[in-house]
Amino acid sequence: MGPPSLRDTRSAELYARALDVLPGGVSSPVRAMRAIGRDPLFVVRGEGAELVDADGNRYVDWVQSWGPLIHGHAHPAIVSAVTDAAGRGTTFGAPTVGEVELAEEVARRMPAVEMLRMTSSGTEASMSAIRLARAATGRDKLLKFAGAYHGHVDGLLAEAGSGLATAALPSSPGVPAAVTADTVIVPFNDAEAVRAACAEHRFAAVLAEPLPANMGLVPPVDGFLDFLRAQATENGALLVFDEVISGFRVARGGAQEATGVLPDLVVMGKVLGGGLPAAAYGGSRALMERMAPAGDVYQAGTLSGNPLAVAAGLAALELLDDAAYRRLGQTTEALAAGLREAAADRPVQVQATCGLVTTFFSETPVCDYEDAKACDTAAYGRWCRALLARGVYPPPSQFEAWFPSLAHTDEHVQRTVAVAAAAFAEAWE
Ligand code: KE4
Repeated sequence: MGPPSLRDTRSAELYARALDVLPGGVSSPVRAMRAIGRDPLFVVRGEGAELVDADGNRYVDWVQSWGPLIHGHAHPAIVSAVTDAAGRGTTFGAPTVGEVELAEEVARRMPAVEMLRMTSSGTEASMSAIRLARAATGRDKLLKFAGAYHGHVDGLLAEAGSGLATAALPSSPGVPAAVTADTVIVPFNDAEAVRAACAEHRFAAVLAEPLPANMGLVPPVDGFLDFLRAQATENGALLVFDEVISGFRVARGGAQEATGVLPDLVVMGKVLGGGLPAAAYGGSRALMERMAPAGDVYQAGTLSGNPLAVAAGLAALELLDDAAYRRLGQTTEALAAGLREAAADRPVQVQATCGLVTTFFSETPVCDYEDAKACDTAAYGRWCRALLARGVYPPPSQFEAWFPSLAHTDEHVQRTVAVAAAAFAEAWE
């Protein structure tokens, strides 16, 4: 008699069994909910804006799988596109019409992208964009920003070195110091630190999330992205925008369209795959044709351009017309305004842009990673636990964003705001 079917066991039992076979009981760390002081939920079903867990509890889901689900869970058009594709075979390891169509659609949307190469994760895409930037410039050093996340690339799992603009140090065991020695980390929104780093080093790339969302949402101050563009050009470095989160979410063509600042390379993911594993990196034809087999820079992937992920991505992008972005912007603003009202006079900053919101537990606006780290993460954890107890599923970390979707209705926003007010009271009881 084997163990009870996993399909009808509850979260606690599932978690106990998961801990036996999955490190921390999860497939990616943040899902473990340790940052908010509780055990993870096991999800059995998603329906539009809502999730159902193994105990039958229903939640308004503001994580939406960390960004891919701009149309919510199990959108009929995406499900049928994937089902149809699966019936023709799930992977061929050969070119397909879908990947050409998806690349053409991205090139129509993103001003900086003439050509792209698909991968299966944002990490792979970041890693490959960095390799291309190093090949194209003949340089090794990278400039990145504290608090930005571009995937678990060895050279980017780093924290700022002792002096400003000096070699970074590994932030994880297993990352060789030799690898992070080529990475320089400065604070986001700090023009003087960028200027000093560019005076000190000749970079292959200046790598940035144009709308950082991995320290919570920290928008660039006016002119900062233009400044990065100018500094990278003057330094002879490539400007690389990591639009894995912002791409196709904050605007039809991502942050580069919304801000008018054009990078040399773009990293994409999440929405691009419509909820299935797909990511990409792209840029000018001249740069991208350095990639094998057109050029001499190697990168490969068994499931790159996977037909199911491409079908989901095409279906997702097809639904993202101007009306969709207007509605996503309205939903985002209604959520942000409602959370501000619910917080009343408590030390909370709600920072928002189309498709992204973060509620920082801070007395003052959050402009960089130091500000974000100073937040009251214990209060944030109490707030999240109270939200979950009332059927609202927030990102289980202060250093993430809420991901409004086109499946969230006014009723979902109103329900969330009402619950948030009660949860704020509980967080400061
Ligand atoms: P993946 O390798 O997880 O597909 O993508 C890495 C990545 C790259 N760039 C940006 C801007 C990203 O936000 C990410 C991944 N985002 C996190 C959440 N902030 C994924 C969630 C997780 O790690 O479980």
